[in-house]
Amino acid sequence: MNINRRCALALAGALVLGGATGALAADKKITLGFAQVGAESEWRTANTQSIKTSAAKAGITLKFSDAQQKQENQIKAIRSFIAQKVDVIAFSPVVESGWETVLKEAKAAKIPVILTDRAVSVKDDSLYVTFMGSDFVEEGRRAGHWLLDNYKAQGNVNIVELQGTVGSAPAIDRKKGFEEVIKAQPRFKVIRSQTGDFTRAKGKEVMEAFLKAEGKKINVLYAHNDDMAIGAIQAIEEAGMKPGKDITIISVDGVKGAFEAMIAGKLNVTVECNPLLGPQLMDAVRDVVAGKSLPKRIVTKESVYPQSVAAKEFPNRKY
Ligand code: GZL
Repeated sequence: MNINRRCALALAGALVLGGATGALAADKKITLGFAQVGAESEWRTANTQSIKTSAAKAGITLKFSDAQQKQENQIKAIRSFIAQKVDVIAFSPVVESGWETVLKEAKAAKIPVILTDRAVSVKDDSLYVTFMGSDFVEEGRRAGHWLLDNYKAQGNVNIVELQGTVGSAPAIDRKKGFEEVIKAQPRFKVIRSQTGDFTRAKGKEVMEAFLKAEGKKINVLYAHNDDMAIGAIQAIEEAGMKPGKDITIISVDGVKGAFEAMIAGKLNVTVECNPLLGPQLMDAVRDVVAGKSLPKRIVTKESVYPQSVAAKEFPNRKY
């Protein structure tokens, strides 16, 4: 066969292969590596469910890891996703700091990273494509505004606070937003504040300590999530006091357990923090793989649900 014909065939073959490879690239199944915080709360369970269901629906292969609320486990998982050459990495950082090194490794491997739910504090925000999640400072403000607008008793108001996981964005920001609002009325004072690590068990344990130290001086509990509030409700009842009456309780998330506690008159209000980020995350993953640009910040829309609307809203709750 003459040289020209051989070259023409080789070129045609290359085009077909290239085309085929190109076609395969377009149809190639996307693989997403997701490093989840843990399974510490009803909110987290709903968040995980939303991510798994949405990935299946989107036909995206999901590699999922549960870090049991330990940063070193999340870092290990991200490194494993890099080694497996996934198309995109997403995670909810358990705490804000300590991510530069592993995010630089993902960048060097040319694997885009999406932050969901919680933020990281890094100097170089090119280390992640976008952060999608709630505005936790605003959630704290909403809790504070509800208290100032609805707490009727006169005189000093002693508040105890159950903080979320130390160093986590929701704990830092919910505290910041709440304090920013209540400082307008100095009669509202936080007399004790300690982490309950977002769990029912720890929330109960710390509330027992608050009650031992302050007892009937406590007028209000501000819990950074519903699970800690539900744990605290048990401690308040075991101390012979009426949660939602002797102690006004404000919490965050809006999980079903909170609505049940409000219907029972034991919780006064929950500030919604939407965990159902799965569909939005899968859209973002597909856009990133398709080379589309994304806003650096995608904020989830949320509400505030007082006890008075709990029974009516409960049937609509998806988590
Ligand atoms: C908030 C999320 C928090 C929830 C807690 O977006 O990170 O973590 O408020 C969960 O219930 O544990």
